[in-house]
Amino acid sequence: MDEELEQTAPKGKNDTFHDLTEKVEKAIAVAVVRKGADKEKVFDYLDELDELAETAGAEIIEKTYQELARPNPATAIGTGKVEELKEVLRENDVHLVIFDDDLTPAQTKNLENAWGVKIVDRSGLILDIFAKHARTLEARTQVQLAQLQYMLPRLTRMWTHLSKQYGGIGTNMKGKGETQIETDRRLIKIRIQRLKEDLKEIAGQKEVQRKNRIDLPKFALVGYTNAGKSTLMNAITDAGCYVEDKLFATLDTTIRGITLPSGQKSVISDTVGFIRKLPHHLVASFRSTLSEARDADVILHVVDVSHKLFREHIQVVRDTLDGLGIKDKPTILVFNKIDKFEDREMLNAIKEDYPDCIFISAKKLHNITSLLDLMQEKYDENVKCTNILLPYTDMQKISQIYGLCEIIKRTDGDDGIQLELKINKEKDQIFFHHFEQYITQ
Ligand SMILES: Nc1nc2c(ncn2[C@@H]2O[C@H](COP(=O)(O)OP(=O)(O)OP(=O)(O)O)[C@@H](O)[C@H]2O)c(=O)[nH]1
Ligand SMILES: [Mg+2]
Repeated sequence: MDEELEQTAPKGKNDTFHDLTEKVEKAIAVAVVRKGADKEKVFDYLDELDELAETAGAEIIEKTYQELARPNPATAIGTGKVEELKEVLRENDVHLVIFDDDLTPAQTKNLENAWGVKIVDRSGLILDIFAKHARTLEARTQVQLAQLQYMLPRLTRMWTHLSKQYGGIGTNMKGKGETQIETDRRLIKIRIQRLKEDLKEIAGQKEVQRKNRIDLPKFALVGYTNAGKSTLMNAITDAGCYVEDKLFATLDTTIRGITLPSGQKSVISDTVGFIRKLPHHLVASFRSTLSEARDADVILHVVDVSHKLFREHIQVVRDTLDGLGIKDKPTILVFNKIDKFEDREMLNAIKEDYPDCIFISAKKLHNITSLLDLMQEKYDENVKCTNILLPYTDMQKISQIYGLCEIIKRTDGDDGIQLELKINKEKDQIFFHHFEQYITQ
């Protein structure tokens, strides 16, 4: 039975959740906003939804919003708006409505019944894009897990994904017995459990690989989607990371070696971007992908400073990192895409608000050398140098030392092994607890 489900559950790349990718589908975008909200911002948010829709393969032909004290529990928007949009959908022959907010399963169902069209909410759309872009086994497993968790409470509506004979998306589930749905719900729960176990196993293998890697200084690129992380990765290495002017081009982590200005070998990782209101299931399942950021000595927070909402993007990234328990890391705020500014005066004003930032253009390779200098500086600020002499009788401890520190120089002398080390300040305490007796200076 589980096998049957496995065959029909969403598989990622070629079997996406809402199937928007087959052909460009016309859609309207709807947002529900609190009374008195900043109108300009509302349209900026809808523009972002437009980009998401485009990435998923849909074309937004109209954007609309409604101000409400609170969303209508039955239909998110008010009944008058439901009627008004019904007309718009009919007149324009549109069969898809995309909501900027997450809808409850009941709201989705009621709107589908009222309009007779497909309804996709923000989380559903993002999940769809992730499914389309997932390439490695880990990313595909992570997305599949998030999709099934999203699907579970919406099972009646999602029936078509489990039983292909019912065809199109959003088809009404009339005639399907509760018993059948119960069976599916049980099967999905089993599948979720399996995927979680698979992910644990993959994470375990990665952990082994990580442990086997020589402990070089680590830098991690993080940032809002489309900020230019992969472009920057390519600019400072020759990694050949996948760059595209689409949201969520990168879903996996790429790690490459770089040499710092001092000649110090180090590694840099590029990973999945963030976005406002990232579905929580996705954040949870991408925990392991983001573990490189957790392990990093220095984080490079890349920002598209030419974006109107860049300040908000910075906050979203900071909040997401906080939510993942990644905080208080030495961070460089990298303001990218400055080639888009004709008026450099603007940058001076920005610098006043973010005095520690660095302005670059990853695409035009502007200021990359200064960035590398800053990376070196930031790393050095956070490490401490020390020398130890490890007697041959305690030789078994050497791998632990290699795991904790960066070895600058090793001399195998008469009394033991002399090591010149760099220790990250975060690991300082553990190091001194275990190796204090060997310190020579
Ligand atoms: N003008 C300009 N465009 C840039 C610059 N850096 C990146 N871009 C463009 O921005 C778009 C997104 O770049 P990516 O490097 O894929 O961005 P990313 O942050 O890796 O995006 P995700 O993987 O989707 O999170 C591409 O079209 C790049 O060519 C820059 O310095 N200037
Ligand atoms: Mg990328």
